[in-house]
Amino acid sequence: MSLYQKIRQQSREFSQRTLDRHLRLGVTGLSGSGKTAFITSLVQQLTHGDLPAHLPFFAVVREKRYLGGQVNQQQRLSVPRFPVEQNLQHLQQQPPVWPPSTRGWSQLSLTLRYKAATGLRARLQSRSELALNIVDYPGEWLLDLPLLNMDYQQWCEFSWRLFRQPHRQAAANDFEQHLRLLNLQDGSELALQHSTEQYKALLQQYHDTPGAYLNQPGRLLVPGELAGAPMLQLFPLLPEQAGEHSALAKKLEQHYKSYCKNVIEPFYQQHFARLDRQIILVDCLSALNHGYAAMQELQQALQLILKSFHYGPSSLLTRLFKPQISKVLFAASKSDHATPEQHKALSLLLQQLLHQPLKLSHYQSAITEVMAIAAIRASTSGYVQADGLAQPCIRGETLGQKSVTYFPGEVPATIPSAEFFNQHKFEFLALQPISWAEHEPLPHVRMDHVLQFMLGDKME
Ligand SMILES: Nc1nc2c(ncn2[C@@H]2O[C@H](COP(=O)(O)OP(=O)(O)O)[C@@H](O)[C@H]2O)c(=O)[nH]1
Ligand SMILES: [Mg+2]
Repeated sequence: MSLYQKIRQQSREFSQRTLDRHLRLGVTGLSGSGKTAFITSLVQQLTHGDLPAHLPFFAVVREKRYLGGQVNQQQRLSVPRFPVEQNLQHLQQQPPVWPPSTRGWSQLSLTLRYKAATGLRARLQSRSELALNIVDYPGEWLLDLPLLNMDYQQWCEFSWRLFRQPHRQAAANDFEQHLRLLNLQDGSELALQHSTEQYKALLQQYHDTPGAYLNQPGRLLVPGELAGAPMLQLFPLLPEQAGEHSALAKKLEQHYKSYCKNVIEPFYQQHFARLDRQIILVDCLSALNHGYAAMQELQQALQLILKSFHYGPSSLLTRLFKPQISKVLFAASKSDHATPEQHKALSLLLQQLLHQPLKLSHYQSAITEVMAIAAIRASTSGYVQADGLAQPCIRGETLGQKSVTYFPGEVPATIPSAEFFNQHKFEFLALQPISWAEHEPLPHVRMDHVLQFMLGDKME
């Protein structure tokens, strides 16, 4: 893009922001939490699902003031575009499948048109517009943000504390042994690469272990455009090794700094530093499936990530010069894996999981809400008769394409103790998407509440 085009685009965005007609929505969540499905659903609901019966809680639609949404032409052809059409195609296949997992970042911008309900705008304009910007990225990269608050030595200490947890210890033994035998004076390319490969294998093993969420650095798992870059030669030495000023430790420290400066900081500046509103998606049900350690690590990962964002009320000045997130929605995703009467407990569980960050004072200045949602509902709910009683159940198709009707179990409203997990196994099954034809509204749970919370006040 030429400098002229760049300035034009920036000034357009600036004037839209000045007029308060532009929103950057941050979709935040660990890998597998449902970001891609959420964005796909959000775009589909806003472009094709605007029927009052389908989005009853979204006021602008319910009041028949919504005139439609449109995906904008990408201004910069070099910027990866969020593949919404391809994702919808996956859902239309027979049998339908979920969109593939995300390997790089992409973005999409939408223009939403509506009739203002009140105020000067309602009197002067027959239609108003709101621009919405959304970015998708691999969740693995999100866990890099906490690295900005640590130096290399601290990262090594952090990593080895984590690897010594009972559920991670066994897998780390070989890598620990490998490190103990290293010649710390050898900071050569070959030595670095060899140890990085060993660490990458460990990281991949953790990544494939359900409930091991905190895997850093994210680019070793999903390198994106950085495959082969020297700063990706990075691994945590044992804390006592990192403290020595050896050739290897110095080299790793350099790579760590360069990774923070050249990868994480620009990623943060580009995609997270200027968010207006944020949805944080958390897959609590699969963490319950994977037990106590998984719940603990999920909580730790969320707390670390949320420290990276700035929250506060939005005023014209802060919107323009010191953007802060003014509204945050905590959403327990994939709530369609549980029966509807369990959703209340699910949102209480999420609230408890986030107890610490919610208590932080910088957080309280934003408007927050917690709810259980399903961006793309994959089950139908109903009742079966059991012992003369109507028992709630859901019906869906397992990933092995078996039709099932069942009660998935109760969702605990608080984080269960380790002892409880020893005696009780949760089993919230993953499901295939429901068959869906193009231009039909995409089935969901509470996406209308999400839209109302995120956009409702901007479309009054
Ligand atoms: N039942 C159900 N499953 C979902 C939903 N959203 C995501 N999933 C499942 O979770 C997986 C990961 O979702 P995805 O959006 O790719 O997560 P991301 O890594 O955060 O982008 C999908 O492949 C689906 O199996 C939902 O609303 N309902
Ligand atoms: Mg994704």
